[in-house]
Amino acid sequence: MVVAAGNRILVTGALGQIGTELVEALRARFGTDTVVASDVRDLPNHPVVIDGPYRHLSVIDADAFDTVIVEENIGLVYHLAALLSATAEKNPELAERINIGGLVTVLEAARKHHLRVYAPSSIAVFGPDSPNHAPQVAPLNPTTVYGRTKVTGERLAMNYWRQYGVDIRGIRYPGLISYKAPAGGGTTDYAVDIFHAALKDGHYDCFVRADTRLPMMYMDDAIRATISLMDAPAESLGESRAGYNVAGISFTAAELADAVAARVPDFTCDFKPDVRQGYADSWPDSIDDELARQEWGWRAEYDLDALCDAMITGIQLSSI
Ligand code: AKB
Repeated sequence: MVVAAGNRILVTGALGQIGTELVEALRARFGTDTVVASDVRDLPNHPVVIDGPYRHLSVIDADAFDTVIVEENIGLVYHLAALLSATAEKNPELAERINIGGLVTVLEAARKHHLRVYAPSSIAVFGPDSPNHAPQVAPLNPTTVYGRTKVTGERLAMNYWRQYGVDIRGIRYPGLISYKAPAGGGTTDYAVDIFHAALKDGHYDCFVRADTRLPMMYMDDAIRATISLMDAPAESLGESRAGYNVAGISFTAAELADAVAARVPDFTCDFKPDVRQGYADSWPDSIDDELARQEWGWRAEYDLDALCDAMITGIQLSSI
């Protein structure tokens, strides 16, 4: 039976780094009651839990997911629940269950209940054979478990779009930098941790080499990109709708440490690469986002200076 889509929004993984800020932005735009946050975690004092509707929900429990869709009158799902690269590498089976199995739960519910879906991909879909400046259309041969789950996710999404007309969209997020909620389990987390360590300890031991260059983005740009893509008319989106490249800023770990040192007197940084260096080395340095610019008008606003200023001010103000 096909049930007509509701008019509320569900965010999975709402207590995570992206979810915390996406819920805040969606509630500011559509009203607190319209946006139901959900997560497998129970954090009683988290701002997302305190401020509005919250459902404790595991995305691998398809029956529970279906129940929430119906009970909460959901028409649009932002599906953010996932394991990131470093955690996925340590727990490959769990990563497949959550990143692929969880997406199947959402896609099946979307087919049944006529939901619209946002499901993010990642720059981790690219592997060592991709050009350093990664084009939209390239061979996708990632060497990380996480990257492989994201390639599968993009393909599943396109199948549901082609076969069942599920309106699903996604962005290949670069490393995301923000201060409102902790980053967790990713390779690009050093670009967040460095700010907290600089302001707390005046020193950071960075787990990638100084010359490691990766695509990154400030969270405000990522939230704007996410909402703009979901606002775009369906007819403007083509064959890359499940995984648009979006570029923000590309910098090396040393360039970031220098930019932090220019703002935090006496800050020092040592570079002590660990296993995550290998994941970083398998990803491109920068991203070609021409198609996202053409099809839905994407353009990043934050450069490295604006990002560093926003991070430092944000952390300082939130610790007062
Ligand atoms: C990670 O480092 O795993 C993520 C990503 C690049 O998707 N930030």
